[in-house]
Amino acid sequence: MQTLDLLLNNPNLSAPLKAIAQKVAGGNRISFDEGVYLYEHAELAYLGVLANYIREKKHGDKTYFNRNFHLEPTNLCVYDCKFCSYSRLIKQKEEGWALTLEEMLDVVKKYDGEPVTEVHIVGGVLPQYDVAFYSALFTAIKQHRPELHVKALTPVEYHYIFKKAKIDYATGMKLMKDAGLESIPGGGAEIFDPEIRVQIAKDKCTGEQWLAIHEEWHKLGMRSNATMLYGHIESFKHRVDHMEQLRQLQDKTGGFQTFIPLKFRNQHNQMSNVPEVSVIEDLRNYAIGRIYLDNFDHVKAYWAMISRETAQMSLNFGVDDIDGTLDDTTKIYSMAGAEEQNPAMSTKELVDLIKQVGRKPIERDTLYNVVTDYSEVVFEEDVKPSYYKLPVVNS
Ligand code: V47
Ligand code: SF4
Repeated sequence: MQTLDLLLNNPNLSAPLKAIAQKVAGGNRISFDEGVYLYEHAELAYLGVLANYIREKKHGDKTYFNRNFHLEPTNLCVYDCKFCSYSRLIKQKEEGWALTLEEMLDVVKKYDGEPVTEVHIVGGVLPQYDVAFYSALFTAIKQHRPELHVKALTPVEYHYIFKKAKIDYATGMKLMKDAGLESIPGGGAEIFDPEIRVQIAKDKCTGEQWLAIHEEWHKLGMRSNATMLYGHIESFKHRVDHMEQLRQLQDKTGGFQTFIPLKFRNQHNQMSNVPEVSVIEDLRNYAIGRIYLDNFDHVKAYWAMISRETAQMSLNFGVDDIDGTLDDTTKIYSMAGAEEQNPAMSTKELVDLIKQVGRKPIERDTLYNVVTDYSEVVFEEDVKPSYYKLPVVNS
C-alpha cells in the first residue's frame, strides 16, 4: 500500500490532520488556518509523507541542480538589516569591498571555458550602483558570453535604484530586461508582515513593493524565485501569511519558479541573541512550504546554508532542487554562520550527494531545461584504476 494510503487509514490520526491529508491526496489546496495548524500540530513523519507525495507526483525522483557562480559586487550596504552579516560592515569600510564594472567582468571572465550556465549576482546596496551601472553591467556580461544566464539583484536593489532614477517599476524592469537581465533570484523577501519587517529589515522595500516588482517582471513574461527567511522572531502565522501572499501572486501571474526557505543563521549579526531553529524544524518547514504552495513547481534547499546532510534529508520533505555548484567566492553565508564555511561543491560531489539518497541528479539551466541527466553517468574518478583489472598472464 502507498504510504499516503497508510496515513489516511491510520485510525489514530486526528480529524483535522486526516482532512488535510485527504485534500493533499485529492490534489486540493489547504487553507491559511490549515497551514498554521500544520506548523502547530503536525509531526515530522506525517509532513514528510504528504510533502514527498506531492514532490514525487510533480517530479518523481528527479533532483535538480545547476552549475552557476556567484558575483558579489559589494559587501557594503546602505541598509542595516538586523539579521545580515554584511550590514555591520558599512561602518567598518576597511573590511568591505566594492568592485568596479571592470572588476566584475573579470570575475565573469574567470569562468570562461567552464561549463557554467548562470551567473547569480547578489550583494549589498550602494549609491554608485544605479540604473545606468547595472544596465551597463548586464549588457557587458551578455556581450562577453551571450549564453550565460544573468540572474541578478532583488527588489531591494530595484526599488532603490528606480526611486533614485525617478522611474516606475514597470519602466525600470523593462529597462533591465532590455539590458540583458534574464531572471530575478528570490532574495530580499525575508518576511512580508510589516510588524516583523520593520524590526529586522527597516527602510528597505516593503513586502508589498517586493511583490509589486516581481509582478511587473512576470508581466514581461519573465521568471523569478521567492525566498522566506524563517526561524527568527516571526510566528507560524507570519510564515503562512508570507506563503499566502506568494500563492496569491502566483495564481495571478504564474511567474515564480521556485520557493526557497532560508534558515536564519545567527553569527556575526545583530540578532546573535536569537537562537537558531533545529534541523527538525527546517525539515517541517520545507514540507509545509511544499504542501502550502501547490502552484509552485519547485522547492529548493540552499545546501550552502544548511549543510549537505540536511540538504540530503530535505529531498524526502518536499525539496526537489538543491541549487548549484559553488566555488568559495560566496561569503555572505559563511559570515552568517552557515554550516559550510567554505561552500564549495563540484558537479561530481553534488551528483554523489543526490545519488547517495536514491534520487536522480538532473543538471538544469536556470529555467529548468534539462542540461544533463546524471542518473546513469559514471565519472572518470569512479572508474576503478587499471591495476584493478586482472593481469594478462602469458602462457
Ligand atoms: O535576502 C542574509 C538571506 C538572502 C542571512 O533565487 C540570510 O536561486 C540566513 O536570496 N541567515 C539572499 N539568511 C540569498 C538568496 C538566494 C540564495 C540562493 C539562491 C537564490 C535563488 C536566492 O540571504 C537575503 C536574506 O534573506 N540572508 N543574511 C542570515 N544571517
Ligand atoms: Fe543590505 Fe541585503 Fe544585508 Fe539588508 S540583507 S543589509 S539589504 S545586504
